[in-house]
Amino acid sequence: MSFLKDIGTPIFNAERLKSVPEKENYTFDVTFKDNRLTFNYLDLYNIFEKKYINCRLTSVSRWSVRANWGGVLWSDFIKYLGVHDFKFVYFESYGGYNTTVFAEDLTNPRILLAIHVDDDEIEFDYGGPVRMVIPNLWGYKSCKWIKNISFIDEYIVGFWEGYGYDDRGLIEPTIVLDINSKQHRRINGGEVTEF
Ligand SMILES: Nc1nc2c(c(=O)[nH]1)N[C@H]1C(S)=C(S)[C@@H](COP(=O)(O)O)O[C@H]1N2
Ligand SMILES: [Mo]
Repeated sequence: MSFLKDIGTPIFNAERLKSVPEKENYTFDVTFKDNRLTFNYLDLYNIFEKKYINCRLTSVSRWSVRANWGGVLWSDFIKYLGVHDFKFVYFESYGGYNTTVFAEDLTNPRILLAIHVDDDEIEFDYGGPVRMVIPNLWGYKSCKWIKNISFIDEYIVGFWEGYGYDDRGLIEPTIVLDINSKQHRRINGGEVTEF
């Protein structure tokens, strides 16, 4: 069992995806302006330095989990692509889940394209082999099973946003269940760093 499963982290799979390509065959596309690049799983190891970020994923359904996520820093990824002057980034999964994030919410240096949690590869249920972790936004903005990342100027309404979830997805002050300690904790809004 993995760390996340061990401590009982909820598994969300709105699209009811059953499987993704084996990591040897796993690819995702990145599009910006007229460019289209395809990355495979190994590219993430070969091109980028692997970094770890200890942070929280916090769901609008009122739970939060702290984990040690490893992968490619979003800031390193953006630098490599050389993209700028975009308003939004659109993320789509292998199962068709999608969400759009405002560019201004992607400047947090703790955002990553995650491939590891602790020393394990992220298992399928938690979005492996490649998922986003955006600790400063509600969890529905952290797309699992990444298939496409597009830098865009016109907002695209995502899966949960279509049901009325907020477009920005900024974490609001509330009370959440901390999955790690099994305690209910008050949070102040924004990235949860207080516990
Ligand atoms: N592809 C995909 N990504 C997704 C979701 C989903 O249903 N499908 N759920 C989102 C929501 S609402 C949350 S809170 C987190 C939960 O991540 P977890 O399932 O790894 O706990 O994933 C987000 N990313
Ligand atoms: Mo969520």
